[in-house]
Amino acid sequence: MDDPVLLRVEGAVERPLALRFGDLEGLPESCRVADVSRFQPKRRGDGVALDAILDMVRPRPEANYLTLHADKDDFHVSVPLDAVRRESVVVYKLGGVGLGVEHGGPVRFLIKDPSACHTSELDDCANVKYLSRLELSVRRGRDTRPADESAHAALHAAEEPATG
Ligand SMILES: Nc1nc2c(c(=O)[nH]1)N[C@H]1C(S)=C(S)[C@@H](COP(=O)(O)O)O[C@H]1N2
Ligand SMILES: [Mo]
Repeated sequence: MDDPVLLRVEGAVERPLALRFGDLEGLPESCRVADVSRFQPKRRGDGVALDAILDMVRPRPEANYLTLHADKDDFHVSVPLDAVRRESVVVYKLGGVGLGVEHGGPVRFLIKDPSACHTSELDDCANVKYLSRLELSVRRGRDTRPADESAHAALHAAEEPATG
């Protein structure tokens, strides 16, 4: 059966990984996060704690940053690893099947309690849709989040149902 790679984890890690739906499904119950609409009413899906994925790849001690890459639309966010590692969910399914693109799938990153959009490092803008790679690094990586309000408004105008 075809089980494509959904998410690559690379950079400053002991064990780079390419994760498929089946790999994520194999993670233990203790790291599952069911129904993200419980903490973000507009978002949908089930996932696993980011920490569970990091435990598998084992970040090197010098890894300070986590960069979230959406290669599909060339959107990238880089945040301090310590700030996100216990706060985040990798969402990858809904109703037992893969998360649809209309929900930011196949994989969407979700910070459980982000600040209001565009107010801090861990803002709603860091909730990367179409997540394809997690990259750990010593220094801050690529970040294409809108830098000011007008860039932000322009990005949202270009996205389909404009929210956030
Ligand atoms: N791949 C990708 N992810 C993205 C964006 C984007 O343009 N591309 N926009 C970000 C911004 S600026 C915001 S505020 C939120 C909006 O999420 P929503 O569409 O679920 O409301 O998605 C974030 N994730
Ligand atoms: Mo945003």
